[in-house]
Amino acid sequence: MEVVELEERFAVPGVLGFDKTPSGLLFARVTAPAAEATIYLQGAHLAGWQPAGQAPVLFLSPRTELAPGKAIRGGVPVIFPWFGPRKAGPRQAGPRHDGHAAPSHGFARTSEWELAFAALAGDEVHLTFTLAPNEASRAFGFDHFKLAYRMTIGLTLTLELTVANDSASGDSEGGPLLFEEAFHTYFAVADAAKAIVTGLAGTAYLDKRDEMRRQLQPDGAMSIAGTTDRVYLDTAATCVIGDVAGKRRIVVEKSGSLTTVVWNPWVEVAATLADMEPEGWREMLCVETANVGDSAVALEPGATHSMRAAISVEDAG
Ligand code: TA6
Repeated sequence: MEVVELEERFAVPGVLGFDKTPSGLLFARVTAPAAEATIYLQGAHLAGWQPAGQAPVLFLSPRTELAPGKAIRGGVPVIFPWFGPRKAGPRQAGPRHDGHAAPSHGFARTSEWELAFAALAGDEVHLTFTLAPNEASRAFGFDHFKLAYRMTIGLTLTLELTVANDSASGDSEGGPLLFEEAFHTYFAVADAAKAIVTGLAGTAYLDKRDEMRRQLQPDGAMSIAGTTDRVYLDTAATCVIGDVAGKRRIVVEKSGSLTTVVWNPWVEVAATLADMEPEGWREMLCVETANVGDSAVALEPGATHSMRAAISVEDAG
């Protein structure tokens, strides 16, 4: 779909419009009474959300390359159907038939999604994006899924990803659809070194910085004191980011998700990321609503699964 067609079908004067970057990325711009937002159709990638009366809540790296096929550094990358590097599995082993390596965090974040629905309701905007199998997904054996991604852009941001296994149980390729998923949410904080996260005390995690060793999160709030890359297991808990330097709290409530990932690259890893400024790590903290590893989802033919996050902001005076 091009800008003209998106405008014809979905524009809401003064509230929802469409445009294209010089590099060719289509995007939606929301200017609703309750919040402003920018969403790229590539990846159905929410790149900015600013509820009325607040500073932007999502970090977007000034060095990110907004270009077709490039993952965006910041906002909310939608991770599907594998998290991190691709793991071996019945439908997942090996490189593509043309020898290309599997992209980190799956193909959904660099695929072109369709906008299927847009409406202003009250002072919020509701959007639904969809993704069906494409060349990139088929190259990795994913040919029988449907995704619907519903966003409510208001004072609260609600994200809901529904995955359907649309293979027929009788067909030769039928069978469970095994996938991982995440809202890889980059929250904007004034200083990550002063930020805290609550909600994970007493929860076991795998430490990606320490050969995936299993650890237990101690009591009390978690502070970020170095490169942090942790996969918290079996947790449906609400997490609260205390952005102490920014004098606000970001609340992440979720359902249909049993994994929470906490990531901050800190100085060392930021230095290896071409699309992040050397001090960029200080302005971001990822607290991700996910289903990965042992909480990967196995979906029977005809079944659906939904993962939802509701994000809100409170002043902390
Ligand atoms: O969610 C944390 C993580 O998986 C880290 O291990 C880190 O590599 C990060 O995501 C960013 O991944 P990306 O592929 O976007 O560079």
